[in-house]
Amino acid sequence: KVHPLSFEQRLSLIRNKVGRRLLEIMLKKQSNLAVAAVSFVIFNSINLILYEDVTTSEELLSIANEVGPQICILKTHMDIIQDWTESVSEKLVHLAKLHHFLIFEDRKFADIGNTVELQLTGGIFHIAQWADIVNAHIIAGPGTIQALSRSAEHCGILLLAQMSSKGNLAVQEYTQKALEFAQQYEDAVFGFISLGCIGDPNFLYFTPGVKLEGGGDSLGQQYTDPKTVIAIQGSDVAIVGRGIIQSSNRREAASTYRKACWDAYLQRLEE
Ligand code: 5FU
Repeated sequence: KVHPLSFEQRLSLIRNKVGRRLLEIMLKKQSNLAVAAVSFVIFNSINLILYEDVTTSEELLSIANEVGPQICILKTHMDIIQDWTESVSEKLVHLAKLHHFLIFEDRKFADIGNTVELQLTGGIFHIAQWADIVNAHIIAGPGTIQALSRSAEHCGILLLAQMSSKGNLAVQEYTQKALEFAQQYEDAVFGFISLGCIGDPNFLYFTPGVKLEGGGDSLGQQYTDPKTVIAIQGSDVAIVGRGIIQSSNRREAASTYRKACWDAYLQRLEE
């Protein structure tokens, strides 16, 4: 299913303007790397937290600054930040402009449209004000997508078509359904969370669960290396969390991953 088109050629196929802006950033920075600002928690033997990471705004912003020059996207989980205020989103947007990356809030909307609209615009996070990209499960039907596109016209939407975790249910017919939904809402939806290309070059494919060493974690995450994901499975953007976040030198790790991911894309073009 992997198609042979370059990012330059895809520019004219993507209908959503955030998708096209992302492609322009990717080409300019030669980066198809997204960093996930994820938390990791280490428990001791009696289940007390020994160490936590990326749960403060200071840590989130410092990661954005460290990896910013290497990435096309910073993927956030705003609801793991313990001291979130509006000024955090303002500072994030400032860093995104400074380093030329887009902000993807990985909220994974999954409810009926009416609720999703409130979750997107309200609460204490006001996601629609600062996120360039948001994502949604298709489990509740197209109302979720309609709500997102109606109340955040400037946001691009990604649908979850496949997942990286063990035993997940986003397979076969479900994946096909996600593709159909995206094709129906092509002005708003510009891509998928998937394990690779699922067939249509008019969309971009974003793959989490990427680590140079492969492996997994103790809660079902399954890692694939950048070359397999991008050159063989046909994904466009690799999403890397702990592979970079847990490194003692995040700048260097981000640079290594950026090169590995871009080389894998160039390799795909040659085949
Ligand atoms: F939709 C998905 C998925 O199928 N797998 C994921 O891992 C999302 N993710 C996210 O990607 C997850 O919530 C993390 O933010 C990130 C992976 O982080 P890791 O530290 O590289 O495992």
